[in-house]
Amino acid sequence: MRQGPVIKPIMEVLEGRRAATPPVWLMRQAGRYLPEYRAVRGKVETFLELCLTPALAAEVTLQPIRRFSFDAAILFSDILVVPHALGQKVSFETGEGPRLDAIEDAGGLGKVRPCLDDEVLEPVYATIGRVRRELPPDVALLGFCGAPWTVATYMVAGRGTGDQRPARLFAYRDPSAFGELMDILVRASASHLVRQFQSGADAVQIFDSWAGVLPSEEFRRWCVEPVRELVRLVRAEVPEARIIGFPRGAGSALTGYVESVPVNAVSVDWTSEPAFVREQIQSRVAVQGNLDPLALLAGGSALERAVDAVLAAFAARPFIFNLGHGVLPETPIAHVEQMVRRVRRGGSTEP
Ligand code: 1CP
Repeated sequence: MRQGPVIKPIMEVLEGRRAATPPVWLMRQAGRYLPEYRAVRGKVETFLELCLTPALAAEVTLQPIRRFSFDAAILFSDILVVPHALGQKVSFETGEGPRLDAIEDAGGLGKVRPCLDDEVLEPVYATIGRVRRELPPDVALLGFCGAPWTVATYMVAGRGTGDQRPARLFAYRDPSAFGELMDILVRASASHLVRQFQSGADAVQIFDSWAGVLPSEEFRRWCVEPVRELVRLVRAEVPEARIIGFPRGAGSALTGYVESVPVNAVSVDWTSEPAFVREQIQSRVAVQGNLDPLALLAGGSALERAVDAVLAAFAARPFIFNLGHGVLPETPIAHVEQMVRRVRRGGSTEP
């Protein structure tokens, strides 16, 4: 029998300690590249129904843990359940992505409530409880939300966009109305994360997937400040909350992000310069990342080299191995297995 409390390697790293072998999980580790996911997806009509049916959402959350023994499970849900629970119309069109009833200007703010309808998100919290009960004790359970800016880009455009133009224009033309939407999102996201912690999440990740399109003043105003306030509100309720920030594409603005937002780790994308991240970011907080999802798709020696390069760059300090963004649906399962093996034996340096 095991003695003493079971240590979760990811939590060690989020507390600022280096793990002997870097813990590993992947963004979008549940999804279409897994046949067992596609089987469960086929049981329901809509993607939102999958997210809001605890037995099914818990099952797909656990699938990648059973298959790959990752060090973390990430709640199966979506960042757009927040606008859904704010009363905005949200749907997911197969093969086309999300569709929302766009909030084009100040007049559109009437389409959302000032606060979350908690009942709508009860199934998400129930999913966390179910996963918690089935997860091996050394595997961390991660909750998440989208950062206010990234969620706002979808709420304003009504869909995914390449350059987030509608939200950027709204923010320039009417910063005060856009600020109102952001304030609603900060409070709603804080409440959503607090409930996830209370339901059994060990840590959470804040996805700012579209942080990289903003000039530095707007980055400070619409990414850094709202996420700082979000973190403050969460820690007011859950003082020890462990939080990973992911301001994707922030580049050298990452320095300002970690100086202002007291996250426990920063997830970095694959375009980040390793020496810069090591010296400016990993000297302050743990780092997570940053394998190119295309290297994982490519496999073979390109994948081995890419894994080794990530380990060589970051594994000497507190570090969580991950991709620089999500798993691509065409990714072969054998490549994920190859990647996990290589990370766990420390790259090419050990037999
Ligand atoms: O059936 C399908 O094809 C649905 C595809 C899908 C999946 C598997 C969507 C629609 N969302 C998800 C799950 C999801 N989304 C998770 C689950 C946990 C995991 O395994 O990682 C998470 C964490 C997200 C977060 C999310 N949703 C983000 C942030 C991360 C990122 O990828 O940048 C974003 C931007 C979304 C919006 C969204 N939801 C779905 C799609 C296809 C998109 C992107 C739309 C676009 O911009 O084109």
